[in-house]
Amino acid sequence: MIEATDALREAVLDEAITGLSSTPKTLSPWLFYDDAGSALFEQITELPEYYLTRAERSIFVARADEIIGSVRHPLTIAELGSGTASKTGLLLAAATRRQPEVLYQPIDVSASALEQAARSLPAAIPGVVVRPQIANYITNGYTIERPHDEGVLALYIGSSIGNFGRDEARSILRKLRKQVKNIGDAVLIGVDLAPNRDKTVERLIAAYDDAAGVTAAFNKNILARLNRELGADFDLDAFRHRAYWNPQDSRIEMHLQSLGAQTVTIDGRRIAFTPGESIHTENSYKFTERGLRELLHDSGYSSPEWFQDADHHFAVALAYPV
Ligand code: AVI
Repeated sequence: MIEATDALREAVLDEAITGLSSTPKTLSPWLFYDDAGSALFEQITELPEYYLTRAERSIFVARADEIIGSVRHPLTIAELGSGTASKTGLLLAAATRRQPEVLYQPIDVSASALEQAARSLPAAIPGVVVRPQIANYITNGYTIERPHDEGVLALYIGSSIGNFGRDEARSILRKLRKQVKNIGDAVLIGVDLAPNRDKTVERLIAAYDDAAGVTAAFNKNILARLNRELGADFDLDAFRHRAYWNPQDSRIEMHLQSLGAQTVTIDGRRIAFTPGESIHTENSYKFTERGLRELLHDSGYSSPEWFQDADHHFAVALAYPV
């Protein structure tokens, strides 16, 4: 059994009991990302069906110099929820073509991911200096440093904003706006696109319900985590992974559906499921250019410059503080 710290165990227990006692039942997506879940997410990003990561990378390959050239130089690059920063290298390399040294400030809850970024990036891209910050950018404060009054480019890529509802997304962007405040600063937001002429609903759903079952394992890991960390007794085979498109709210929803009537015990508490009852585990919002423009406008930014991949599946938006 993996040892969790007392505070983390309390947070997981609180989330599990609150979410599974509500109607409909929910579990918050932050529970996905223990070590096992983070490894499964890395596998998802390489699946043939999960086009998001490849599409965003293709935009950076084609447009990194243009994106970097739009921000005031010299610049520093910060990143919310950077993880191992695997795509960020393309932007950092473009920045080092314009200035000899670039300060990169990744902000993430995962110390191991930050360590990996701090080790690998300077070795791969001479001129990059990494200053990591361990913080949860939603619940904690964070500071983006601005040495020598440099311009700030803040990255919020990978469709991370898609996992939040509108109010929460706005508050994340407003909090960031307090630090992205000077003329020539910018934010770069990566969003997955809503179905369009070039993107079917089926394509979108397949990205969240792959043939190899990796996304199903990622979704079920949330129950496995409750078993590991709280001693719960979920039978993983008694739930099925479901992903569907909710057109009203423009989001993919992930659920775990109980195959029959069953009772699960968590920390001495019994949670009953009716046949077919589901636990809502994740929303992944999909954007139109107009929808993102409105969100940025409400959060204190300009209408963005818009960059898309060749298949029109994904976009990155570059916006300035107003
Ligand atoms: C992390 N996030 C942007 C992913 C997404 O696409 O919403 C999480 C994910 N869930 C299932 N597959 C990937």
